[in-house]
Amino acid sequence: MSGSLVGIVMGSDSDLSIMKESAIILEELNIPYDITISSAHRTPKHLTDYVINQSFEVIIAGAGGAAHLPGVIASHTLIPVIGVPINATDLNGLDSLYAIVQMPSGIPVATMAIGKAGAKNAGIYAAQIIGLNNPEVRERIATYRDKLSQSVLSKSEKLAQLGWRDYLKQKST
Ligand code: RP5
Repeated sequence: MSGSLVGIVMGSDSDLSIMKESAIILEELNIPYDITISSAHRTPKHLTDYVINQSFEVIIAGAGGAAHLPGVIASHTLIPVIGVPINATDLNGLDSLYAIVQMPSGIPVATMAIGKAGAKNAGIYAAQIIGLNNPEVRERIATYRDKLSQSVLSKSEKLAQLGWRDYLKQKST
């Protein structure tokens, strides 16, 4: 999509329930993105065309199993690629983590945690890269961090007020 600063690519629609976390946080930070399904193994030509014909500043790529997607994308572009390992097989995402993080020297991929936290952090990391040259984006990330701190501090206050037993009771209702 023209005007999108971030491309989110996933290997299969089965990755969408995880990769939506990248989209949600990019929307919260008001950063335009494109989201698509393309596979390093099943649609190699479609993937190459997508990567070559884009003008993103960052690409986020999530895949499970033999997760070559982020590395193959990185081989076709000079922009930063962020990889998200997805728990899609009996190896619980470790297969994907190793496949994404163990890139050969010369072609880096910034690898996030397995699963939803990794997908969300990929969105924030993409925003931080864009924020290097965009003070408004930096400001939005700072506001997001403030909200994050505030939510922990209010939980801490509530725990002090209620004690841990009542805190847990309230949390479970
Ligand atoms: C990977 O294989 C995809 O990224 C997905 O995580 C996994 C399984 O894909 P499906 O068989 O569910 O399409 O390429």
